[in-house]
Amino acid sequence: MSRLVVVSNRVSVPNPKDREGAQGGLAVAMHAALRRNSGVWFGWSGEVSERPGPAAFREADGFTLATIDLTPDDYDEYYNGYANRSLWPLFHNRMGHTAYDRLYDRGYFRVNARFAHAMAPHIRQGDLIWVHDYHLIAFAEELRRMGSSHRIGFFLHIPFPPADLLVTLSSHETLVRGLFAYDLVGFQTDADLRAFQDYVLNEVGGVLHRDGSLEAFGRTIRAGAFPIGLDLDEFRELAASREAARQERRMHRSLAGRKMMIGVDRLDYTKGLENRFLAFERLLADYPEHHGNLLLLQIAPPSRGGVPEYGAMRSEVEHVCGRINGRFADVDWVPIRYVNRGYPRRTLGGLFRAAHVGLVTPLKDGMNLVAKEFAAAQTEEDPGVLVLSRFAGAARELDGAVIVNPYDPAVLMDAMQRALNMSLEERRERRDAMSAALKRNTVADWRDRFVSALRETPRTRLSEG
Ligand code: ADQ
Repeated sequence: MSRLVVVSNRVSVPNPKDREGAQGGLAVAMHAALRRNSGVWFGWSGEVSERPGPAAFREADGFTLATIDLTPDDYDEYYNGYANRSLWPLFHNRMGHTAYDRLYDRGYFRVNARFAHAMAPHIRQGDLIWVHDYHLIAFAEELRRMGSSHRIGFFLHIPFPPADLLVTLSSHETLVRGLFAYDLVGFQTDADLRAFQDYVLNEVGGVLHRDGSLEAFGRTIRAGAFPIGLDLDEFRELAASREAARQERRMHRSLAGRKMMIGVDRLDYTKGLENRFLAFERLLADYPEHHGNLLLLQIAPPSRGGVPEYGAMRSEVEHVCGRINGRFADVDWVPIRYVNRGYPRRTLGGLFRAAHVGLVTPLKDGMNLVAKEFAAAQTEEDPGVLVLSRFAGAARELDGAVIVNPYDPAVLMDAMQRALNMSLEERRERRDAMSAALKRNTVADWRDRFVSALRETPRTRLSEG
């Protein structure tokens, strides 16, 4: 069987002693595939150095890790710049947060080329190459320039934007041409796939063939939706562990009979924290019976400190949270517990079980695995209700959730109120529906479907003429 080479911005080092489930299902699923295929995982080491050397290799529990360092300019222009200040906001429909900067463009394509050059000497004939996410869209085109005819696949973990937004980037055509250097391009949802097809057909005169393949820039590729799943057994095991039960009891003690809604998100402007807090404020204003009897636990570890928009957003969220707490809190009750740190997934499993409602209300999200984890943690006995944004990829599968438009605070408030008062019978029905959806599509299914589709793509097909 051909060797698997995984390429992503960051690599994940396996830790056999990981009792907390810190690694997450995606990393574990990739490790298993790499082990099976004596593979290599290649990416940034996380280090910044003035003079990065060639790729450094080490063995990691059955496969090889290969990493390179970034220079300070690479870090500013490629990582903080183009990836996280241009592509991330734009692909999440946040034009107002998008930086348009030539320096970032150049840095991005330079680092993609450097990744490809560092890896090329170590790629063998017959290797299957799987590139992940928006940081490395241009990787394959660089490899092709060096003569590679490998099967190369790309999976985009975040949404694909509407053409009208994408064309605001001067490099839009270069980016999409870069995607046509792959043999297979995977998206989280059909809607993302359609947005990509729409761009290809209408902006660059591409053709959608009857067999679903797409032709443009002189190449024909496959593109499809491959929604990412959860390692359901692993997360259920975490949520049923003694440590999770201890955390659940700890939370119940601290709730002292009150109800709890929980949010768990990286502190990011795409996650809709401010909208969530504003809807909660309305709930408290319109339904005084919740005073003293309900709280919102928001776990939000800060991320991307090097990107200025994150600092501004953090201040805004803190401001809103402080105002709501000041307005409604009493000497023995604070409505929002706002916690700026991450917790092991085992702990989260226990907290999810203690919660009556899970709030996953991003303004836009590729999939959102927290939604799936919350759903997976719920028990038959007394399941919590998931309130889920229609703008998360997960909403297309988790039809047992209460699906909401997070932009409208009244809609979000109504959904909270409905979830808090839902009968046990309806909660169970919804939980069962979500369980069935999670079983139908695990992270291993996702991985195997993508890798099989990549193996089966016809060899690099250049159009005639
Ligand atoms: P992310 O934006 O990182 O990923 P998400 O899928 O929500 O987001 O979460 C990834 C993992 O991080 C989950 O396992 C979750 O438990 C953990 N996590 C999140 N917040 C946490 C917290 N506060 N404390 C501890 N752990 C936390 C990108 C895309 C998503 C897509 C994934 C996978 O943006 O849309 O679902 O890739 O494809």
